[in-house]
Amino acid sequence: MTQKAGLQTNLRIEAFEEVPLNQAPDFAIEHGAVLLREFFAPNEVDALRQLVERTLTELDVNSTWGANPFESQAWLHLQRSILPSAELSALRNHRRVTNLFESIFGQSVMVERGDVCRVVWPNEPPTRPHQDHWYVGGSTQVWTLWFALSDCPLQAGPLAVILDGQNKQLHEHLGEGVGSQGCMVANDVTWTASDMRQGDAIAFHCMTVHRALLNRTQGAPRLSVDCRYQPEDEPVHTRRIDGSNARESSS
Ligand SMILES: O=C(O)CCC(=O)C(=O)O
Repeated sequence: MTQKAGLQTNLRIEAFEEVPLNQAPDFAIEHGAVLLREFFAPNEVDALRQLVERTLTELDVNSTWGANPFESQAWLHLQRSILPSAELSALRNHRRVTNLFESIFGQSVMVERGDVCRVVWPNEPPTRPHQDHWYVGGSTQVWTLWFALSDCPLQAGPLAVILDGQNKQLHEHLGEGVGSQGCMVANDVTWTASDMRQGDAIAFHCMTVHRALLNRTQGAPRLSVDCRYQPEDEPVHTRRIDGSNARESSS
């Protein structure tokens, strides 16, 4: 956290502290997020990367999703191809993943609490600052595992988080359109982000404010997946802690 990683436009960005895997659950609980370096071996994620690339070729999408990706038929088709795939299932349910969240939750893990495959083209507007609880609702113990399917240096627009594990308040989110709401953050806030390599991951709590950085590369899309988990004995619903419903304002 203390190492300076660089500046993107006017964002202040510091690199993640690197902690060994056996300390990751405690670090994640304390700070609201943790970087998991080499969480998957490159060969473990490569089959999924290839499936995503084949699907993009079939869909003939090669430079943009258009004005709102989440409303594009091609994007929906990508999700329908990737989310039920055996390639993703092998990673989503990997013992390393369930062990991590079992340690964080102190109990068994429920998988498939909302997973997304991301293909982010150069210069497309990056994901706005938000908290996943706004979009998912339900348990305030939902965590996300975001992992890179191919190398993703800062220039290619990886995930950035605000490490503030003590702050579990839901912020107001504003904005029109599917998946386009975001929350306000102070101009001088410090974001935490690192160069990500294929198989590196970030686990973060549903109240942790996060965003994506802009993909400033030429040509190559950023490929990643985010999978969500919660304790098995927590109810599944879409009501937020403020009583509003995640379904109503995010669709
Ligand atoms: O990868 C991205 O662009 C955004 C990811 C995200 O917001 C999430 O995993 O909740």
